Amino acid sequence: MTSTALAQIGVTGLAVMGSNIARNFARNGYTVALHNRSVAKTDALLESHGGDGNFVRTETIEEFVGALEKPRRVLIMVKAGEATDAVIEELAALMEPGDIIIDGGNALYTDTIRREAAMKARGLNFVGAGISGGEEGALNGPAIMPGGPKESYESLGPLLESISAKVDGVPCCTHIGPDGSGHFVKMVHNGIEYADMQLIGEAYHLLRDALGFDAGQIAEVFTEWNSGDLESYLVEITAQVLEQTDAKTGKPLVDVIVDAAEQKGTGRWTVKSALDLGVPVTGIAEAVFARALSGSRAQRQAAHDLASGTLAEKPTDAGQFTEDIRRALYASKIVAYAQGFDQIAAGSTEYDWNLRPGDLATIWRGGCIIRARFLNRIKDAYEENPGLPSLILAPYFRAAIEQAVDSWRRVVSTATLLGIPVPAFGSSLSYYDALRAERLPAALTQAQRDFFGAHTYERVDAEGKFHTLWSGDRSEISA
Ligand code: NBP
Repeated sequence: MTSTALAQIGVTGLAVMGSNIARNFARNGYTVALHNRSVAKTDALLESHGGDGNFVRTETIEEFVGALEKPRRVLIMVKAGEATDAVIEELAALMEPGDIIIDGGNALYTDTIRREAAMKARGLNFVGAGISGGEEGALNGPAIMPGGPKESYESLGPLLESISAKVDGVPCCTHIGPDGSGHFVKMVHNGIEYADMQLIGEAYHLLRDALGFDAGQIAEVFTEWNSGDLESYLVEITAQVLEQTDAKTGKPLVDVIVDAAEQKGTGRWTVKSALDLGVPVTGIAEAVFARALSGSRAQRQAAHDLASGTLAEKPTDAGQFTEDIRRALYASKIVAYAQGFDQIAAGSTEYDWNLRPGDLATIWRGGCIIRARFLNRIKDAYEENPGLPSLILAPYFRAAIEQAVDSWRRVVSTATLLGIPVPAFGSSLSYYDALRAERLPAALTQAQRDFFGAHTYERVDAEGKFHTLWSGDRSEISA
C-alpha cells in the first residue's frame, strides 16, 4: 500500500533487481520510498506488488529525497556505469551530511573507491554494496557485501541483514571493509562463479562425450552429486537444466541452445585485477577465455575439420570414470576457490582493507549464486587459521585433494587422449602441481632474462643479486 509516513529506506532504479529488493524491504516491515527515472516502472511495481508492504510513491528526485527519514538511506539499483554517476550526482545535490548513498549495482570497485572519496569530501557516506543472488535472491534474500565507512554500517547494517539470506540463523551480510572492498569481493565472487560454472561444464562435456551419456542420464549424475560434497546451487540447477525438455522439438533443451556463452564483464574484471595484483587465478581466467572461445563462432566453424590425431578408446568402466570426474570436479573447485581467496588477500593488502576471508565464506553460504555446502569447510578453515597461506593447505582441503588427485590425473589425461577440452580441470591440476613442485623452471627463465636484459638473479647458496657477463667472459659478478 502507499504510505505518507517517512520512509526508512529509498530505492531508486526499479528494474528487476531494484523492484525485488524494494519488495524485500517492504515485506520485512520497512517503509520504502520508490523512485525510477521513468515513473511507469514505479507504478507497475505498486500495481502488481503494492500489497507487499508500505511504499511511498515518488516521481521526482526531490520528492524522493524528501520522503526519507534522516539520516537518509538511498539504495541505487540502476545500470552500472554512467547511470550510477548521474544518479549519485542528482542525489548528492539534495542530501545532507551524514546521509547514506548505497550503490547496489555491479560497479567496478575502482569506480566505488572514486565515488566514496568524492562523497566523503561532501560529508556524505557512500556504501558500495555487492549484491548476489539474481532476481530471486533480491526478492527472497540475497548475499550482501557492503563496503564503505564502518559508521554507516551501524545505521544500515540492521536493514541489510534483515533482507539478506540466512544460514543457521546467521545473515548473509556483513560489513566487508572500507570504500571499494564490497564491490571488490563481489567481483571476485563472480569470478569464482565463472570458474565453478566452467568446471561443471567440463564435467558435463566428459560425461556426454567420454561416456556417451544423454542429458537425462547426466541430470541423474548431477542430482546424485548434489547429495554429497558438491552440494551447491549451481550443481542443483545444472540437474534441473539438463532435465528440461524443449517444447518445440521434444529434445533436451540443452541440445537446442547455441553453444556460445556470453559474459557481462565481472569475470573479465576479476582476471584484469588479478593480473594487476600478480595473483594466478588460472581457473577463473580459463573460464573467461573458454567463454570467449565458445563465442568465436566463425573461427570455430572454420577450424572444425582440424586434425584430432589418433584418439584413444573411451573408458569402459563408466561407473569408475564418473566417480573420477566427480573427484576431479571437487579438486578443481577447491583450487578455484583457493585462487579467489588469494586474490581477496592480495586486494586487501594492496588497498589496506583488512578483509576477513572467513567472514566472506560465511556470507556466501546462502543467497548467492556460489552458495554451497563446501563454504562451511572454507569458513571452518579460516576460523582455525586466519593466516592460511593457501586454502589448499588447510587440513580438510589437503586431505580432500589427496583423495581426489589420482582421479584428477586420470580425468585430465583421458580427456586429452580423447581430444576433449578441459581447460579449467587441466590448469587447476597444473597449478596444484606447480604449487607443490620443489623446483620450478623459473630458474631457467631468470637466467634467460639475465642473458638478454641483465635483469640479474638470486642464487640458492648466497645472499644478494648476481649477473653473469654473458657477452663477455661469462664470469659472475655481484649486481
Ligand atoms: P538494469 O541494469 O537493466 O538497469 C535498469 C535501470 O537503470 C532502470 O531502472 C533504468 O531506468 C535505470 N537507468 C538507466 Br538504464 N539509465 C539511467 C539514468 N541515466 N538515470 C537514472 N536511471 C537510469 O537493471 P537490473 O538488471 O535490475 O540491475 C540493476 C543493477 O543491479 C545493475 O547495476 C546490475 O549490474 C546489478 N545486478 C544485477 C543482477 C541481476 O541478476 N540482474 C544481479 C546483481 C546485481 P528506466 O526504467 O527509466 O530506464
